[in-house]
Amino acid sequence: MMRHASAVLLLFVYVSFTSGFAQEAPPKRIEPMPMARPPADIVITEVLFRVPRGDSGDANGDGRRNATGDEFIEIANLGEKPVNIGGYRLIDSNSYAGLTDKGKRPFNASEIKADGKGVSFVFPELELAPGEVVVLFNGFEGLPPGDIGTWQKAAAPNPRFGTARVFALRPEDKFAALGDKGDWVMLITDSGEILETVRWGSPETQPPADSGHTREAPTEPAGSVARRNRTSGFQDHAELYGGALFSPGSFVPKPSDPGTAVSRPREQNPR
Ligand SMILES: [Ca+2]
Ligand SMILES: [Ca+2]
Repeated sequence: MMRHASAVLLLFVYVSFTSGFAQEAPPKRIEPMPMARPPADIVITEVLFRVPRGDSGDANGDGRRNATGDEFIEIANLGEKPVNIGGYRLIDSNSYAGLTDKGKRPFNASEIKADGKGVSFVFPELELAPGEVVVLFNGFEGLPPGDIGTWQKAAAPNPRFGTARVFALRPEDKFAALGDKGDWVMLITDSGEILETVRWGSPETQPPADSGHTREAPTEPAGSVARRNRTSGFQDHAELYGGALFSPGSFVPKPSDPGTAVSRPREQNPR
């Protein structure tokens, strides 16, 4: 009789416990759907991080190939209204690591300087009309021909580079360069908003969690990497533009190819 009573008690405890557990389970949290960020107006359109060997690598047109000096980053206004890029910044992973003590403190975009110590640049006041292009050359040991802007003053349109506004980093040493095997470049607005990051290979330092639109680029292009249009990913410039290794200062958009839009969310691209 006692054994029967214990069994009933145990069953009662078990049922109360499990039903109690079910009742106390926290309600399922309903996470808000993440808002899809609209594509930015000012975007990175081309990056030369792996300067081709020989004379064909003279991207900045100073008459000689330099593995650091001929590197460049091209940006353009692909929106429909003018944008003043004064205070916009471009950095690479090494500069970012320096700004955060290799990730030990939060990233503060206002600390980015154009001091020639790394791939890090702040643009001066400059209104970019829709379709207008800007090229930031590295410029180590040799500057491009024509009027070249600095962080203090924009240059006039440069006819040697498709009438783009041309700037140069003018670094102090050859190691202020983009990594061939892995690196990224990031475009940040004057208010510190990260618009876009273009990444290739296996960089030692990863970009911050919110790095804007993140585009992956091929690691061993023949020349530069370039995008098709405002929303597309990056691919080998030579494949995209009939074998041309690079085109600093000119950007000719092409229709989207779903196979190359690597950073576009699938649901937005049903084909
Ligand atoms: Ca050169
Ligand atoms: Ca170009």
